[in-house]
Amino acid sequence: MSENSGSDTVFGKIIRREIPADIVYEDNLCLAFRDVNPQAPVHVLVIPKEPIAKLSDTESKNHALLGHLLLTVKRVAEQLGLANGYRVVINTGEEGGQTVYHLHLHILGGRPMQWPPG
Ligand code: DGP
Repeated sequence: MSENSGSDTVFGKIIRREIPADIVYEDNLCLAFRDVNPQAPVHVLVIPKEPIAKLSDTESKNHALLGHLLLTVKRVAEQLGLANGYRVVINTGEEGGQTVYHLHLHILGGRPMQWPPG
């Protein structure tokens, strides 16, 4: 499957409840669920329901959705008690380390973060 094919991914299956996930937030535009391979005590993915493959595929018509995703990050971080801070990551494309080609924002928290990332 090409990374640009727009074909279905495991996240599409989670949106359609075809495979289970620990969902922590949902609205008409997006879904947030815990990462299956957590890299921090709190590791949640926020995804749009629209199957956009990656950040670099977005266009100006997506600006409201992108703003909504960031506001959802803030909301979910508050919901999960990340009052001391957290990191938001969008891996994009092959060199960005993206493995699932459905746009997603990682929320990582519950421990101090290091910089620079690997
Ligand atoms: P990225 O490397 O940015 O494309 O991150 C993809 C993340 O998706 C990775 O941290 C593991 C997570 N992931 C992959 N498959 C599943 C799944 O089936 N369920 C859940 N909850 N997370 C998944």
